[in-house]
Amino acid sequence: MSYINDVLEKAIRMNPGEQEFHQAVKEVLETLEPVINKHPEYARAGLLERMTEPERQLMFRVPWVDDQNRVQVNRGFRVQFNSAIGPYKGGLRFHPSVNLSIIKFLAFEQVFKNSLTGLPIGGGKGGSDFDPRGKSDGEVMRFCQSFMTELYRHIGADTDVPAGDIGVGAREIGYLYGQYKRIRNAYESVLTGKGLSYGGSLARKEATGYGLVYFVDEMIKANGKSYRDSTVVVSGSGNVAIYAVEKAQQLGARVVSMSDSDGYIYDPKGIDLDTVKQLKEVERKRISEYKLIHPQAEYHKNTERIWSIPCDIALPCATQNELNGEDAKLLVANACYAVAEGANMPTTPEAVDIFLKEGVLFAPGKASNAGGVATSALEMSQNSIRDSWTFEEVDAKLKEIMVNIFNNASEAAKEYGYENNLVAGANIAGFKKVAEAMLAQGIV
Ligand code: NDP
Ligand code: 2IT
Repeated sequence: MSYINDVLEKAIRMNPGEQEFHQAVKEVLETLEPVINKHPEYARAGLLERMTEPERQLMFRVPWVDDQNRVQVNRGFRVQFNSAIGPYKGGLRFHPSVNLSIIKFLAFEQVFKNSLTGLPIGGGKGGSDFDPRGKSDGEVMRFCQSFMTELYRHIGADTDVPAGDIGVGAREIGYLYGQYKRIRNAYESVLTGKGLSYGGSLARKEATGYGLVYFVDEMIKANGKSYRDSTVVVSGSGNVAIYAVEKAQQLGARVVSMSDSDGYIYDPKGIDLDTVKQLKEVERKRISEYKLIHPQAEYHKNTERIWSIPCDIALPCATQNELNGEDAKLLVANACYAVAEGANMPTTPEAVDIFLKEGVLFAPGKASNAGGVATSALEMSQNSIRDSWTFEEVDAKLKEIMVNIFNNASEAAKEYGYENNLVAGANIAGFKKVAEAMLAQGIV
């Protein structure tokens, strides 16, 4: 369709070299054709041109002093992509690979994901090329304080509410919050994923991983399957991966593998999650050390081969483009019947095509990992009413939200001729609410 092609070409032209951003925009636009055909008013209002251009993109210097008294300079980012349905909301990523393309693709995806949650949150993302690995607590604190010393002027409880992502967990959120409060002299809900002692929500830590597993449960149940006695492979061993494994095990699955950026472990007896939590959450060590405690496990010093392990369900929970076409073929050959993205855009477009063609149940991250940001929005609600809900209350709401996302994405897919294609269904369901809001608010 020429309108969609024109918008895509323009987005590529205006953002040269931003490969991840191009990939994310292409994937969404390609699925919107039947919606645009049905609603010519969207094209007349320039909706797609506006939706692919961030409202605001911030880049800033982050200087800090390391433990050897050397000056270090990193680059900070915040992309405020779309505020049609609520304040910008989305995580901060600290990882050496971070650049504008990565932050922009994440912010773009976040717009649709946040819309899918049904809660009033717009989309944004930020971060830095700072690498927390190997840094002391003092270095991380000084970096976070410097980062917030610029970021604070752009965010606020009703403006933009960051949270965690890769490399940003409870420790970093604490330092960032402390500095914000100190500069602004205000105790406001400006970050989520906060510690429980200062306004955090129970179940936020677990939410992305648990939500992923709830989503998959709904998806496989609709196809007559269940977790019980299924074999699951999970990549990553961070926040999302750990709590995906926890919930999958609670539901009776045997999880046999986890990884980090150096390699993966294979434990045919089933992963001992207490060991992984101790290594990763407490000691900040490498996953290779699992084998020292569980000698029956194998450790493989590469990350790619993880998808060659036979499994029923695959949950990529590490990072973008970690599962490619070759991996997809291996998974299909090994009779894997469901793949769900815990990470953002972990599956390459070739791999997604293979899964859809081969009838593998496939859940796109926008839908299946939305439980984290949904629970962040629940944290904002609790902060607003100065209350805190029990774990069970938050978990029940999370579960309901994931079931609704599955149903809405499935129904949107069916309505627009994409039956059983949750990629298209999630894009369309997420898009429609933002589109209606933008149309109502005029050319802004
Ligand atoms: P963490 O930092 O807690 O964990 C990231 C995990 O992925 C680590 O095991 C890390 O290994 C691995 N990893 C990171 N980069 C790479 C890489 N380039 N190659 C291989 N492995 C890598 O992050 P999260 O668990 O929070 O995030 C994981 C994914 O989930 C990301 O895509 C994130 O955007 C997404 N997500 C997170 C949400 C949240 O609430 N936290 C919500 C929704 C999505 P190592 O330690 O060696 O770096
Ligand atoms: O990708 C994501 O949805 C997140 N990193 C969580 C964002 C949030 O605001 O909780």
